[in-house]
Amino acid sequence: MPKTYTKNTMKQAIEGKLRRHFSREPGEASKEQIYEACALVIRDTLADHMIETQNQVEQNKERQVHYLCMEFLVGRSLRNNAYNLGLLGPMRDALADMGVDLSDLFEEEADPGLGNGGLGRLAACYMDGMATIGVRATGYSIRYEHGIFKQKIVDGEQVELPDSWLETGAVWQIPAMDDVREVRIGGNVNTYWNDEGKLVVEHTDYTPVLATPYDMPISGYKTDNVSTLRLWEASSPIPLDMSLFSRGEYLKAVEKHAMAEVISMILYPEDNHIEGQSLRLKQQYFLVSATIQDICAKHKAQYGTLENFARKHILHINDTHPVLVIPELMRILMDGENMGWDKAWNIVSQCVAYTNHTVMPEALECWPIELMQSLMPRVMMIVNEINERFCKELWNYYPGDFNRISKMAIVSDGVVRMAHLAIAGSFSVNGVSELHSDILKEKVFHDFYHISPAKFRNVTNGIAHRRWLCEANPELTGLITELIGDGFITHPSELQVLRTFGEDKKVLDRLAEIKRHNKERLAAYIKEHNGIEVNLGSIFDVQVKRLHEYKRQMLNILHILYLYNKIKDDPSAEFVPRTYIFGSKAAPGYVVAKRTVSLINSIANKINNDPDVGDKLKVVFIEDYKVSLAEMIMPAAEVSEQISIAGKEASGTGNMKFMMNGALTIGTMDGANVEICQAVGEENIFIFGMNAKEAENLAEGGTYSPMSIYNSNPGLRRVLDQMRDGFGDGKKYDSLVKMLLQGNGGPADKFMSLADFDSYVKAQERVSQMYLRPENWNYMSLMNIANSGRFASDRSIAEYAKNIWKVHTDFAY
Ligand code: 26Q
Repeated sequence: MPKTYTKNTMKQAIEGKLRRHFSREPGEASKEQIYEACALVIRDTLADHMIETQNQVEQNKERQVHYLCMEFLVGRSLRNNAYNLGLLGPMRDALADMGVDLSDLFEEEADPGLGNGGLGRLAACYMDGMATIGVRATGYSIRYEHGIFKQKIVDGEQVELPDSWLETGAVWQIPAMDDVREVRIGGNVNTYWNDEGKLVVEHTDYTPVLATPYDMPISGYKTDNVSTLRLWEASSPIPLDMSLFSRGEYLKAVEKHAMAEVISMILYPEDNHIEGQSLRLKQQYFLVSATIQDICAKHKAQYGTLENFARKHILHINDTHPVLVIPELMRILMDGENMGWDKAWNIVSQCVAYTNHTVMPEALECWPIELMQSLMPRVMMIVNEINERFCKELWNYYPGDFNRISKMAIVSDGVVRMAHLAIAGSFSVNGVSELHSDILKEKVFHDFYHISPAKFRNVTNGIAHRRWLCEANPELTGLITELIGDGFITHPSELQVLRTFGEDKKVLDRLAEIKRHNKERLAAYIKEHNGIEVNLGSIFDVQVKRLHEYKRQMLNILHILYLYNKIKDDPSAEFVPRTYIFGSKAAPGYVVAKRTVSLINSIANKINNDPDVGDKLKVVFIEDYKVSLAEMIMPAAEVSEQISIAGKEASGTGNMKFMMNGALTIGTMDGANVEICQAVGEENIFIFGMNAKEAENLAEGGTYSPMSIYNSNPGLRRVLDQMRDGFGDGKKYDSLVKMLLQGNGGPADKFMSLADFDSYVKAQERVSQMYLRPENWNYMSLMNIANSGRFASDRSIAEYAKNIWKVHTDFAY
């Protein structure tokens, strides 16, 4: 059990930090200083446990999981850590004594944006799960100086501002200067056979980059097991001393210096899309090389050899972004340890496991051969060798089938296909929901599945329910605890017991009352930040996620305009009031997405200021959507919009957060929605639209004809015509309409929004009708909460541990 504090010892500890770190008496300290003092008190406890955990792993020679990901969207830490350590109470009381409100203090902390969306947040939820159920895990990523941009909406348009999270975020990070590594980028490679018949590899003229690790302790719930998130910072070891160099050499030195320093400067803000910049590839190699060197150096120090490496380590790669672990570990085993190819390959392919997060063709990484060659010449030689051997093996399966073999090759058409490298060099490939894993097996990676079916698995995503339910929604957590006890905090499947309260009117009323309070909190935020007064009796209907065509924010918008027209046509007709809430960042270079942000704001402006509409309909765009805002929005939501075109959303995790907080889903049969539907039953969810097979058939048959839908559906036609002309603010959206109807040069809207429009309208009508029957609505809400336990990340991690990593956990799900 972690160290405990009483109110008084906590107060002493905070005051001590204020004196020693800031030379301040409590009465003179700023809020920021008090925040930092609290963080330091908690960090001390965590740092002790982190070291103890690391010592235990070493002493007991335990097998460890190394989770590599280019993104960790960790969210704020103070509340989470205090909660996990059971210190929220003493801290709240100690601060109250000092005249400070703890909840206020939480707002002092920067929300670190070291990720784009789902993939990065999943990695963070998994760190929580691993720490809690006792998986010995270390996460590795980059310490981006600037995380995802801050979004401002200026005149309805998205403007990107830099995010400088380190100002208050650095307090959780402990530099480990004795683990600094050197990563070598670019240069030339010479190989020759020496007198003893060994291959010697000489790497010259490279740019050295120093990788300095900063460790963030990651707490688990009520456990001494503390994991580490190791964030690498890049810097240059090359001094800029003009006197030492002739002019030419000086410039070369400056170039190398700058190249190194820039590597950890920014996070690429694209999600599910790849631009192919060389800096991104350098970042990927930087993360991989520093991490593998680190793991190997520690292993060698402990065991004196890398021969037993595969027994002791799992290298889990979160999507293909860190896939260079495969050739990099080969390089170290062969060039550094003198192992032969086969021995090294056995080790590598027994410890790498790969999770795929996308089927979108534009998000499957392919890097030009020349670029890889120039940035990592030795690694590229190894990739070529892996490719040759792999193709030979394929020849045994498909003799003479050149076509298929070149389709499956790792290096082909001038590029390296990272997913093929990941599959060839790993022992496990998994998708993130049942549907997605099936699509991988049947379509995207079918040929690979055919030759090694046992490699392919599914682990459906999960969310850290302690953060997303217990901490984000304390009032609901209080009610649940009162009804079923607090066992669900560590055993989320126990939420099922809530089903027995389905007929209990008092419980359902309490549920509604809690939702109301959470809506009030969000409404106050909206009033303050958007200046919009929302109707607390309206349905809070929320779509928060990255802006992407496949996620179809557009479908939501079309429907809102359709409702608006209904009100305009007959202002006195009965209407179930709604507040539509959006939150979404668009990648800065993604023109359609940015135009859509602008469209939502134009529509909001029009509808919110129309006296005919009053409080029947409001549209709110919440600026700068991020983890800390999500923690306020999810508990207040009543309808969760999960309306991607079926077959494209690998899983979704927002859908799980909403469900767990009692929102009802309106969604397509896509990603984890399918399993949510299974879990709650069709009667407790609003499913609409084509399923994945139907969508695929329509797309592949080439029969999707948005023009004929436009011509035959007057309501929809009217909406699209309005969009074309704009909403009175001087902006026109004809380019978006054109994209929906005709495509811009290519085929019309790949994501076929219009095909699902009718079915969506009908499902929305069912939502409204159900809202008129609060007892039914509240029952459905309770069923969603009760059946959400299987979407806790504790369950996902238990499955990874048992089925893929083969590591011990302290408890099973
Ligand atoms: C890659 C190379 C170069 C630049 C950017 C990227 C890049 C960055 C981020 C590619 C993809 C991403 C993010 C992908 C992502 O978030 N996928 C989501 O993963 C979630 C967790 O599994 C799923 O729930 C979502 O369905 C999936 O879209």
